[in-house]
Amino acid sequence: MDKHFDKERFKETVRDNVRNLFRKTLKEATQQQLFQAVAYAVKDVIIDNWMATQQVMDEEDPKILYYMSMEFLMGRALGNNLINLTAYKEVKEALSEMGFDLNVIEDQEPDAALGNGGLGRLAACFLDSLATLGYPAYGCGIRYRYGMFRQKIENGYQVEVPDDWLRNGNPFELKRPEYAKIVRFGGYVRVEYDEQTHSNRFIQENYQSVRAVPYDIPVVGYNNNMVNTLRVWDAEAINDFQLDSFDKGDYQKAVEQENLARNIVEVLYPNDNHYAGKELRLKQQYFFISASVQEAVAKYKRKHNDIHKFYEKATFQMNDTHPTVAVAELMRILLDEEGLGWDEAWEITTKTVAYTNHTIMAEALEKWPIELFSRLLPRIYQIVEEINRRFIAQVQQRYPGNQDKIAKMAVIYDGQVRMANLAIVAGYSVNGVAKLHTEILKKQTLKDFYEMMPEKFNNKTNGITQRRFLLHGNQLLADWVTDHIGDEWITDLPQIAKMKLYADDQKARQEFMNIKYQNKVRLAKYIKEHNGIDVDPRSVFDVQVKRLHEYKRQLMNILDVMYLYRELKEHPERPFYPVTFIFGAKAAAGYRRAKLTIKLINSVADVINNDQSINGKIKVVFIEDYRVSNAELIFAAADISEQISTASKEASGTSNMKLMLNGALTLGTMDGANVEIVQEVGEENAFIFGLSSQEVIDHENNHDYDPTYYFNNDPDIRTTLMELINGKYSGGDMELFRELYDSLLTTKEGPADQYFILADFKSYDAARKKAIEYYQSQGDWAKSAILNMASSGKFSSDRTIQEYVRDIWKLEPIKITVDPESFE
Ligand code: B1N
Repeated sequence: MDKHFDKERFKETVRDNVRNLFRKTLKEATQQQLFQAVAYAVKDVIIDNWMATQQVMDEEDPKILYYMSMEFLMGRALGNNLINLTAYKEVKEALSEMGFDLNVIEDQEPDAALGNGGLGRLAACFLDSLATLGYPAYGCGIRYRYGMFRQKIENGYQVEVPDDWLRNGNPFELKRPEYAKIVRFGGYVRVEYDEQTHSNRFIQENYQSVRAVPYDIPVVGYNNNMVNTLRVWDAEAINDFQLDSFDKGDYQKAVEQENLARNIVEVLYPNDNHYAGKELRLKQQYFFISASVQEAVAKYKRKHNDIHKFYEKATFQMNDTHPTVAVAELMRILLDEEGLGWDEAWEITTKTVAYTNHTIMAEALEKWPIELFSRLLPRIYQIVEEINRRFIAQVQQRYPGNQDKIAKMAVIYDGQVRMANLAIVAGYSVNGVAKLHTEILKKQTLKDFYEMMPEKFNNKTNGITQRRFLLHGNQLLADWVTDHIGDEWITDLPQIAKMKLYADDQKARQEFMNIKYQNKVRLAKYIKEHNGIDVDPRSVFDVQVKRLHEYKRQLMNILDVMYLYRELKEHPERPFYPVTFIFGAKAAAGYRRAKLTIKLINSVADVINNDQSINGKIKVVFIEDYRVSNAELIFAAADISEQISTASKEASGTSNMKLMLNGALTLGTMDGANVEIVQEVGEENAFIFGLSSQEVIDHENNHDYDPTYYFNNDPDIRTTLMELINGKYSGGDMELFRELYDSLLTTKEGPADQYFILADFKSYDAARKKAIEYYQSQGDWAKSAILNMASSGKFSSDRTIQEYVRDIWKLEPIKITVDPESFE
């Protein structure tokens, strides 16, 4: 767009859009209306590239990736699209000439929050990288009517507010009714013998159905004219609701179908790393998977007549087990609709589907009760049963008489359908998301599968897109880097290593710290506006932003803040460098301990922030409604990156990478991708503490961890924990935080301090003090911060995608050349 960007024409389009959409002049338009007008003007440009991409795909008929995911956490589109069209600065200028501020207009756009946390955001980063690298790909997902809830903090408690993100429409989406599909639920399967083919036919009867209608959202590649598609499915009732059906007794069914359509895409389940086993969730899964697989097969058949070679033109990546019914749905289509035999269908399916595991947390494992699964998806269940039967026969052949192997690996066992096992049995690839995570999968969690089929297993360390998280989110730093080393880092992040040269340069250090300071001023302003809290941009910004979960240990963080505060009060004579502790986190709506932790953070914030005696040396800020858009501001302003999960529990983490890219220093455990981060930047430029993953796993296996040992022997720990139940942070209420206290010492449900907070507490505190101390030698800190940024090259999602392409998907890039005339 840069070469062809016609500023005057763009302004004209915005003016026209305001008039045509809202019957207003520019002067009369609200900021929201301006946003709409600008977004439609940008969409005009995208459409040309989108069509050009489609045309090349039609001509070249490349292999296509279908990235199947329940979640795509896209955030805002306008700014990102402008960045990738390389038109951001021109548009900003054009708007400013019209008297408008692009930043204010961007703020009008609601985040597309069709995801919970890291898993959903990873899918979004992958789409950005796929388009930028020229790989033909569709994201396949659900068009939730309500995305991730908006978080309000009232009286310190989280309150969930529905996320009505489509209220003003979505200017970037395109409804495609011509690709609608029918999806069936329930009923039963009648088996009919076909005399002609001498085989059984399976006919689903008495089912309910919904119409799946796709909406396409463009995914713009960076400066390459490529536009891929995120295809999200909406549900519509099938229009056979006729009055006379009342008499035919179909009335009930018509109403039920109407309700099914209304409910199915209503809302994103707000659980991260947790399986709740809800029937509607399984409906959502089959709904978008059936529609996506049907369309993938239909698309293939429009060009090809030999279905046996389907896998040469299509591959399905299943983002965790949530899309795993794709295995059985593809089998169903091949068997029942294409008329293939089992072995042929199985060969095609197992050459098409691949699986990514994102967690070893037992509570996240999807295991559907047979009763539910077979009632909702009777034909799919039959197919899963047959997959299981044949697989068990294989296991028995390989390990004769070994019941234990069957118990561990069967797809159906103990009254449940185990989705991870189905994904592994059918997938041609099984990958983890960081080196450590993949090793734990191979050696512990999926040991038996790894032993039986080692060739399937591989690692793909996660990555993030530098286009959103540096170029868009931190324009000052991005420009500074480009001034020094040129702009190749935008599509080749390892180039940023060239900035290592400047780590020893006094002037560069000063410039870096100035930019960080300006970003801290920007965040301080946001905090003042949103929390009413004054924070000092000269203080250390210590940041933990991620979903609230016990294994991520926000509780350990705030307990240490309580400890630091007590020390400060008891020893006012000791030097203490000012720190602002920043938290951002949503808790799943039904996760009691997580929600109570939010209340604790806010209660501690209240006490500390209002204590005049400490002269503002500690501030605690809980940023409301942490999401992609405010994350960009937070990353840019962070000094310390808190990555303090119990070792072995965080599969990878990705905020660790975003913070590193923005020059924050990691304070963390040897968990997930932290291990690789430290490897890249050097242990001397990070603050590492705590039990190793092996130590944690050993304690778990030996059941020999005793948190009361620390409580009894360490008075600092004891006093800090007592502050949970002595009313200090609860206006005298000794019971308010009792559950958190109990969770660390005595629980009825399972082991106490399951996440080893007390074991790691002192080493965490020491590492954190070391970090704050280090900050005071600004030159050294600047050096380490620059080195962090400059060592982040490995963590681009561009690298991750290249590895998936090379080892798993085997795609070829395409090139889009757009006739410049089409911009006229
Ligand atoms: O996936 C991210 C990782 O970086 C994180 O470490 C990991 O925790 C996260 C069920 C999940 N794993 N599992 C989930 C999300 C929603 C849900 O309903 C599980 N999220 C992760 C990207 O690899």
